[in-house]
Amino acid sequence: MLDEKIEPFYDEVVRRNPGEVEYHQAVREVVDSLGPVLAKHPRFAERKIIERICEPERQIIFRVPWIDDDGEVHINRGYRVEVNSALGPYKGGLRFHPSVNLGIVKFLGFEQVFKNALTGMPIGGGKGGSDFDPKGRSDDEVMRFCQSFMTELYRHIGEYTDVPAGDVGVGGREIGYLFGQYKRITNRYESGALTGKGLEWGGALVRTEATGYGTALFAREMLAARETDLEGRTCVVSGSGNVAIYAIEKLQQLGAEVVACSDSNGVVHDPDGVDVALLKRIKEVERARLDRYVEHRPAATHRRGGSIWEVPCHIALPCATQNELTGHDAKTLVDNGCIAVAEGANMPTTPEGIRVFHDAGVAFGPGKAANAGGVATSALEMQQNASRDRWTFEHTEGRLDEIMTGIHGLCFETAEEFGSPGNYVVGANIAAFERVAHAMVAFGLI
Ligand code: NDP
Ligand code: 2IT
Repeated sequence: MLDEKIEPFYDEVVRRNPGEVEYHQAVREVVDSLGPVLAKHPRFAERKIIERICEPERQIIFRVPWIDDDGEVHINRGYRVEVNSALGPYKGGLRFHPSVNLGIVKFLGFEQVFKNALTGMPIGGGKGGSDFDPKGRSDDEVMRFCQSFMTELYRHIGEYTDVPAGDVGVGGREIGYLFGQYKRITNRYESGALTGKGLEWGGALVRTEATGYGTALFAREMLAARETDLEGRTCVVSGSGNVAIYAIEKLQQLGAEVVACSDSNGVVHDPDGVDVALLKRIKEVERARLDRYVEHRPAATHRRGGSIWEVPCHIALPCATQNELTGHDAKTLVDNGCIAVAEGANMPTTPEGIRVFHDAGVAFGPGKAANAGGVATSALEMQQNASRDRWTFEHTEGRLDEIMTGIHGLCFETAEEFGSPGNYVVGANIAAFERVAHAMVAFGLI
């Protein structure tokens, strides 16, 4: 049930954005927390801050034609939604996946605004992508697609305007092709226009690892707040992409045992502990499917279909995609003794799942807080680019750790201050909203 003062905002968002169910879900989860903030700052309601945040500053949709290796022409749709620039240039990833549509890009951009505010770095929020499916495509096909995509996108981005990065289906290879085309069209070596760049040409150490590492660090902090730790804890991490791989690596470094991961085809259960080096080789070098993992690990099993959340664990990290952890899955996790959940993916837990975790007293770290390490390290990459400097791995990882610990503390304390102790969803939404709202009030009606 939504607060009666908040319900009209939500109803209006649904009316103005028909059919965009993920966007409605993301908005609802945030506005649901905001009743106490509006009571504390009447100016926010007067200036219609919520209504303004829910209407993106700019939405760009464009045609992306490209030609495959057999000479056939394909047409995809490209998106960039620039949601809010109160705290800095729009910042957020690009997703290449066949499921991408305007509602998905808007939900991701909306989440990004609040996530970026929590980092304390000077970055606004946006998101983009395409319904292009990179799976099974050659490097040359991916290159031609990226060049065509950037041939339109370049006019909308820039160091002081909008700074894209990776997300699902967009990693170092794609950022390379995108940056190459941007540089060519603009005739500027503008490193600050994209993040997630290669280490040889303006990228930052730790950016690749940052989202997964940060999510594991957030789990560490949630456990520390309950006077316990990760040592010897059994963990399950869904996905096997960028976020999942480095979440597993950091969990293991912190003494946990990770026994399962997944992709969209199935679940790997490895009771001896997931072999991260093998996972990296299969996913990052060979770009193969996860079932190949069991060819090298006799004790491991691969199951097609089914839910990874049936594997018993103390700590669960959903790191694949939105709405991958349902109310039913949450009940299974709770029944099996799960005590903490940190979201590496964006909005992976359904509203019903979140309710189950809160009711059971599970420590639940929402994505906009728990996975903010990726974008925070993108901001550190921008900082290095701006000062033409290059930091060591240790220094950058130290900054990431400070930022994640800081975000945890901010969410924890804000939840207490606003009467919902232990509720990181409320803490994250309120702390982030206050930062964005104060800046919007300061700028006047724009
Ligand atoms: P990758 O493309 O590297 O990996 C995605 C993983 O999730 C793969 O294992 C993929 O399986 C699985 N997956 C993706 N989409 C679906 C789907 N619709 N259904 C089932 N499985 C799916 O992406 P990332 O690891 O970068 O991103 C994972 C999540 O983390 C996303 O929610 C993203 O928005 C979020 N995130 C990413 C950040 C980053 O810096 N990269 C930062 C913060 C959040 P398969 O290979 O079979 O498709
Ligand atoms: O969802 C996210 O935070 C990202 N995909 C990373 C965005 C970024 O700009 O680094």
